[in-house]
Amino acid sequence: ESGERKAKVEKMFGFMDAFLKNDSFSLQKDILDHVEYTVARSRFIFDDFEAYQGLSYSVRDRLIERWHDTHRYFKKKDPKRLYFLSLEFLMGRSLSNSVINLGIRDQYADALNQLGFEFEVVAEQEGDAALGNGGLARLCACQMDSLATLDYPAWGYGLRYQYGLFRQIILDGFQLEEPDYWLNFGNPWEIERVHVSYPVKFYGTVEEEGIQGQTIKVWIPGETVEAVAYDNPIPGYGTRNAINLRLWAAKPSDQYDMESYNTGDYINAIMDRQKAETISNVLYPDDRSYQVALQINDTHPSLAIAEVMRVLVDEEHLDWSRAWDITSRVFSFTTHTVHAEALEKIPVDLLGNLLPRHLQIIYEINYKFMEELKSMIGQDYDRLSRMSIVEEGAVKSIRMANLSIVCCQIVNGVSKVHLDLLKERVFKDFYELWPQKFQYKTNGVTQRRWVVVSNPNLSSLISKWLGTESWIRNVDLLAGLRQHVSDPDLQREWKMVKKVNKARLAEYIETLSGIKVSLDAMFDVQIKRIHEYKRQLLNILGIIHRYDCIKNMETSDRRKVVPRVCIIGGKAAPGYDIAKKIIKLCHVVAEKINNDADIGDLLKLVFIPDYNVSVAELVIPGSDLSQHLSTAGHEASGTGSMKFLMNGCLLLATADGAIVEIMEEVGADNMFLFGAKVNEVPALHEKGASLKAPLQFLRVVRMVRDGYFGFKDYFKSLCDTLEDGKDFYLLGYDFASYLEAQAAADRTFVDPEKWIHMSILSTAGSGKFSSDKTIEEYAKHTWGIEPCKCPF
Ligand code: 6GP
Repeated sequence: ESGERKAKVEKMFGFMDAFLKNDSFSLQKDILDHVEYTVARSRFIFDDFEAYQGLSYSVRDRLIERWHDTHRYFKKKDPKRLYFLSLEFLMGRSLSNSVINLGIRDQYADALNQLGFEFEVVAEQEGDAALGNGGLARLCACQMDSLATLDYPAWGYGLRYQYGLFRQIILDGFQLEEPDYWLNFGNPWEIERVHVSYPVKFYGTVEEEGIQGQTIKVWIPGETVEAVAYDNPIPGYGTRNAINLRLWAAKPSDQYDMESYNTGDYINAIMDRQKAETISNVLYPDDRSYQVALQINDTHPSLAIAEVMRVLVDEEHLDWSRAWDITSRVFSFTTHTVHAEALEKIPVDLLGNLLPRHLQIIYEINYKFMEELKSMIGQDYDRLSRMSIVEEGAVKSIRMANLSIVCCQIVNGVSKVHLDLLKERVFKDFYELWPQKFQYKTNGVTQRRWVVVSNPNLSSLISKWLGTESWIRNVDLLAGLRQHVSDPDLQREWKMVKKVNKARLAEYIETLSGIKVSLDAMFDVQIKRIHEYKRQLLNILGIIHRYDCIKNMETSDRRKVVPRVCIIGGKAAPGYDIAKKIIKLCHVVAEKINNDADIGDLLKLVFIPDYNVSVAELVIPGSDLSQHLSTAGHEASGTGSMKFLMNGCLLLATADGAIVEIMEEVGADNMFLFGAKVNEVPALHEKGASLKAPLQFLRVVRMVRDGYFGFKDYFKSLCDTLEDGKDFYLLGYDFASYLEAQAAADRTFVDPEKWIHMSILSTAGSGKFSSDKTIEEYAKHTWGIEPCKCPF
């Protein structure tokens, strides 16, 4: 940049704040301007949705301003950057989160009020951005919030899917899937960058060419698509920094390009130029290379490794070892599963056809790795074949996890238990070879979205008692609640907040299902993807048991029953038959219980359809108890538990994933724990059919099997999974201790003071599970990046 231009830019910086004003009068004018000129509705007549649009565009303006300043500053300082690659980002809604992070929620609420609208109602107009499935995808949404808040120079990269995760419709108790065409109503949060686009090549052949006495590989693609960038500014809280989530949309190349691609040299000239520019955006093949860190979120983006090698070797003409040195230094990998069968494999035929050059590169990486390994471990062919990136077999495949481990200097697990499982089971061979590669970073969730946005009453209460709002950035301060835990005033106010949140949830339930629930009942919640290992079935069988007990009680004893509202929500993968049966079972059991006059308010069961981020924001603050029932050794971490914990909900859980660390923070006596431990499970599996389930369990399973709830034939295969010897997830084995934990929860609930005490301690002990902590750990120990705070 010329000195003159630089000076001009510096001067402009000084005026930045003069651009957009944040007093409620200016905001009001901005909203109206956008309604009139962007949305093109009359500023005199517009509805809630149009108000949402006008409001969002005005927020977006402010985001863009900060986004520009931040990137300008990053450019000036040129710090080491992080590129966070993930195929899934589950962002949910943006409006409330943005205005809170920008620190102008109240001003906006005022502005809207004066226009005759209510902020909460307008915010409800927004749909969810659901570009992901579950845990892993929501985790990186939380991490983006932390990266921005902690001023790290980071970029998120992902895909802008036209269809988000399917919408779950329940018809007669069965799950149906409907497409989520989430862009139908426009998306004010993204900025289309038509000029930021790259050709992405597929198919074709790889040819050899001699250049200056060197043979190089040239990939002649068969097809090219255009990737166009859509930028989504992510504002930090309490900082001017706003970072970028760049999502790529695939578009067909236009005719001009298609023709040129088929006509010889000219193409390569253009391609080379474009590719060179690509590199200059991301990675330099000199020492500056170490100025970047590339994080791959599970194996899904791991082809990026082969792509970086391809660019360095084929296009930048680096020799292999130099390219390898750079690649293996910049990439790091986090795995999010303990299930060996969930590790991605790509059939060689498919990959060779789609990306022929990448397959060659992977083969070359594997060849070199196998040679190295042989020199270290000798001719142990079993071990060599287990560790090979290429799996020989009926379908020859590429093991993406092996590729990622071989190429990355650091492999992260997501909880302490998860790391142990990676070492002992999932990646044992690799751990023995490279113990120093393996680390873990305890997952976390952002307190901005999960408390400040979704539970404003609790948030104000916490700030009041801590005497500061600083916990929103410095989450360690939450521990300060401990000193007030016995204060009757805090207890009373805490209880009040919960009651208000329960009332809001009860209203939602009534609108959804017509079921009126009592606010005095314990709201007992399990919301997450439906999966056998997460054991929603255990929950439902427990509910049947409770129902059965109440039915068989003397009427006088019923007075002692602690009333419960059991709430279950979650989506089953469309092809996951057993999970879909679990949803249906929940509905037939609910039908029976909710319509049984004997039962009344003592027990209700509600299935909340279409569980997503914004449903979670409503349900979590209104829950008393939450359930995390995974068979020990199956949940890598689990982040739902952390959201409940922060909101002061008590946890009923197995000692699995993150729960083990939560126990360390809040104390096992402030939770309801049950079930086999991680290290006991393998021995239990070995017992097979000799492991007998207790009678209470057999009884409830029999009720389902015999058609007590109808659909006898349909539930047969579900009941079969619970037979002795087939009960892989150990529902029968854990049933008795599950019921005991439930009974302990009941006993505690009738002692409100005790319950509130535990609830306050849960929030107070949740600091460790903020994604701010996780990100700081990654920054220090994996990525080697430093904060870069925009001063304006
Ligand atoms: C999930 C894990 O199942 C969950 O335990 C963890 O909390 C979350 O990732 C974040 O780390 N895994 C996935 O969503 C997934 O797709 C391949 O794993």
